[in-house]
Amino acid sequence: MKSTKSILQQKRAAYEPKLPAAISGSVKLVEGAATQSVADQEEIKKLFPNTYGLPELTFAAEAAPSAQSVKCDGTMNVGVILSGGQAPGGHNVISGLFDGLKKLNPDNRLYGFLMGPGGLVDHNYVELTKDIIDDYRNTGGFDIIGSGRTKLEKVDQFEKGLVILKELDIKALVIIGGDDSNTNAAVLAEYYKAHNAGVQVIGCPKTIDGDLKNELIETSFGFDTATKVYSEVIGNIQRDCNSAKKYWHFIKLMGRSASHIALECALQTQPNVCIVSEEVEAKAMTLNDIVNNIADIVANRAAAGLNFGTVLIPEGLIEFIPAMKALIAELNDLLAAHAEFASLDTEAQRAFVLKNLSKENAATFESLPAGVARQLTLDRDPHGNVQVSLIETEKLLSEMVGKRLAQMKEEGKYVGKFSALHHFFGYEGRCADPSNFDADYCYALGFNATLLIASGATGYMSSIRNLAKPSSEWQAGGIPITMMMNIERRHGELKPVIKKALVDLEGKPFKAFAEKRDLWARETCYVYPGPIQYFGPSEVCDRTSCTLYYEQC
Ligand code: FBP
Repeated sequence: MKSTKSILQQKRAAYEPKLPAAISGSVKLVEGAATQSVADQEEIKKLFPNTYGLPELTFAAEAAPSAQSVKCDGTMNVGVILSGGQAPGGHNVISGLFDGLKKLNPDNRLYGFLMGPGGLVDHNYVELTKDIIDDYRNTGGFDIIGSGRTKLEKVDQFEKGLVILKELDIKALVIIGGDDSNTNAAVLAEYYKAHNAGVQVIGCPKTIDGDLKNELIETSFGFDTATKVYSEVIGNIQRDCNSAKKYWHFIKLMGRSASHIALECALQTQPNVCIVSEEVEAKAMTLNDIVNNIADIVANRAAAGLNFGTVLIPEGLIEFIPAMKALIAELNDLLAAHAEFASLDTEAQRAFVLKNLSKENAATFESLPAGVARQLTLDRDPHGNVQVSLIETEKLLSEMVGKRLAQMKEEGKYVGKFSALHHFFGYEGRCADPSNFDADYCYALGFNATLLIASGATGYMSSIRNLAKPSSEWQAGGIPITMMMNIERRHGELKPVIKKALVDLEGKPFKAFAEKRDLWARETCYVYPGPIQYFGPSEVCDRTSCTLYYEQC
């Protein structure tokens, strides 16, 4: 059933994403040099004998079609999967894919597998026709075909998938996902190539977390829109805070391990405190160090009569505190080795953990508030990650800051009132209608994927670069996924995975923040970014993230 559209959605449907000049007309393929993985080269090469070392690919615009032009011989059918957490712009990747395919040959077909990789294995799919695509252009969400977190890693899954791919005469599969899903795409590409299955696999870089990036993948889609949504709401909270002058707001932000989202929101809104997990780890800070820092900022502001403020907390913080990191690593292995743990009751689970952990980690576990300790033992996601969005770090920190301030009051070091409110922003931003940046970027990623398929590429990620420039100047091509891989411990085993990009403490975005943060802590320098604008002047509507701006300008 078609959903009722808001007036904004009706008008926004007519938006035509701006395609880079490099791929809007006739294009030819330019092959770069052979590539290597970012680390563990020998191991990765052994695991991917058919797709390791591939060259980087770039598309160059041609003045007129030539013998080298990328084209489609006959017809080609393509399958698409949305994998993992939602990110604004997924529908535009699919519409770019659809338009790219139809441009190559109007008889080409696009099939969507339903509810993530599971749809491929279980043969649940739909043909995506013009009517369906037109209904979803420039909208947020993944509801066109749904998403899921099934991990594609077993041979019988690959084989079951191949049955339906052959039945539908599908030449290539496009997997739109984060680092874990693109790792799966690389494994699948290798398997199909090794078995001469005749199916190419192409990945697209999705995740609001912003941690799927490197020199050649400048950002993942969805980060821009999600951080603009969070920054709007943080700005609103700051204005409320600056009006009432009586609350400290502890705001946890989604983003898994990396602090890109928190840092970007800090650059946009200038809060009093923003914790960057990567810095916590680099400085080997303890939980008490973090708490004491915040308490000192609260006390200093109180001394100036400012009993209010905002604290941004990345959701993955807990994993970066060295003692917690060691505890989580041991817990991961322990829980992976004891499937029976899940069937124990809460008390028995706590006793089991305390009995089986090393002395040091058991002491850390015991020192945590019971609720937080329990949250650390909850089920891992299918990729072996702790579900950090379930850990209430914002409450843990504000509770500990409150206690520290009470102590400081007794010592005569703090005079003021501390009243804390808590927020968690994550799901609010994941399905927002894409900003112009994400609408254009996603459309280009999908359109570009069809060119990679027509060029015969497999095991590549669709790559659009030069993103801080106007979209007409963006560059397009493909990056071998194995190039981004290293070996990491997951579920107690060593596995090849795409290396997560954490915040670079030597990078310009962090430095820009570090230069200003003392001022922002002391004074009230809030910025109120307001809502994403879809209509209006380009400097408002086409603005990129601060992260991209600092990285590239
Ligand atoms: P992806 O890595 O799949 O893009 O997921 C992003 C994310 O939104 C994380 O920021 C968050 O920790 C997680 O998904 C939440 O997962 P779920 O949607 O399963 O609750």
